[in-house]
Amino acid sequence: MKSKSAQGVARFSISLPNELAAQLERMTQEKGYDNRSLAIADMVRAHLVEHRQKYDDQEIAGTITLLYDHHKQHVQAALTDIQHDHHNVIIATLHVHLDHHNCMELLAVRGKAAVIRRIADELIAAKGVKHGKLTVTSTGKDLPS
Ligand code: NI
Repeated sequence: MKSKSAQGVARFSISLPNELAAQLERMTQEKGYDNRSLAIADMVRAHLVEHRQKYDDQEIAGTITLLYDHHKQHVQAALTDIQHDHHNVIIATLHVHLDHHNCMELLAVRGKAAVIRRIADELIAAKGVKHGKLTVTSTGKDLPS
């Protein structure tokens, strides 16, 4: 009978310069991985996520972090307008009043990579936004564990 999971384990050996291997070993321990294979698998997944977001049609998930002063004229209204224009892609928001002036807004997004990049650019470039950052992850569908 065929196994329920299509995921087997591929074993292969790789050659690394001694010092690079030593630093990999050190990092594996410092980060708390049980073994090198787990650490390397995480690195591969991180690179896959990075690589795939370059394809415009790839479905991705992510967060957009925005920092702005809500006293600056129109910034809040402008950001809300942009968010309403893309309500199908922005799936959740969190607003934190950091102090009297500064607000931090976190937007969870899911959609085509090109669309998400465009929305992030538009929000980050909006007048009054002091800092913004798009962090991309996978939707998880095509990323093996
Ligand atoms: Ni606020």
